[in-house]
Formats: sequence, C-alpha cells, structure tokens
Amino acid sequence: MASALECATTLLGSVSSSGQSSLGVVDRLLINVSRPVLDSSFTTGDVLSFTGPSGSITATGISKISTTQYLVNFASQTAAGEYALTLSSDITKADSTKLDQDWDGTAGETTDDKFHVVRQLR
Ligand SMILES: [Ca+2]
Repeated sequence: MASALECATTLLGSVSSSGQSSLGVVDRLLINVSRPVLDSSFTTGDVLSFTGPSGSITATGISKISTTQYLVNFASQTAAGEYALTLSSDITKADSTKLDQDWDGTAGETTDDKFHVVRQLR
C-alpha cells in the first residue's frame, strides 16, 4: 500500500563558481524519492526518455545526493518550453520493492509505474 508520492522533480540550473544560478540554463533534474533507493539501482539506463523543446536529451549521469535525492545530469539546455522525463519502474528501493507510481500496491509495473514528469523552463 502506497500513500506517498514516489518521485518528484525539480529542474536545476547551472551553478557558477560564485554560487549563482544562471537563469534560463538547466543541466540537472533533481529527483526526490519518497523512500530510500537501493544503492546503484538508479542508473542512466532507468531514463527511458527525456526530451526538451529542442528534441531528445541524453542523460549523462546519475548523481546520488542522498538515498532519497538523485540528480539526473545532462548537457546544458537553454530552450524555453516543456521538458519531459520518463523513468523506469525498475528503480528499486532499499526495501527491495520497485516504484509504485500509480499507488495500486503492485510495484514495478512496466507501464503503470513509470515515472513521468513535465517541467517548464521559462
Ligand atoms: Ca503499481
């Protein structure tokens, strides 16, 4: 039984050496998972699709910040518009269960439990 959001995201911009964000430039997506993720279970292979206004974007790496926070890294994007990310339900949590994005109690369903999100860059 799931009651909490499994994943949520935020688009993050580049941070310069002075610590300032450059507006209109993004190169990372922050993924917040509601429960800890098993080490090494979240990889670029779990990024099923990632597209922006200029087309397909390649995830260059996954960085672990904590067991519930990961960054999807990609080449800097500046185009305003929609960015859509789909993650595989194969991402495994520390309790060995997979994602249950539709909260039906059955984890890891190939279609129903994919994580899909659209974020706007303005
Ligand atoms: Ca499910």
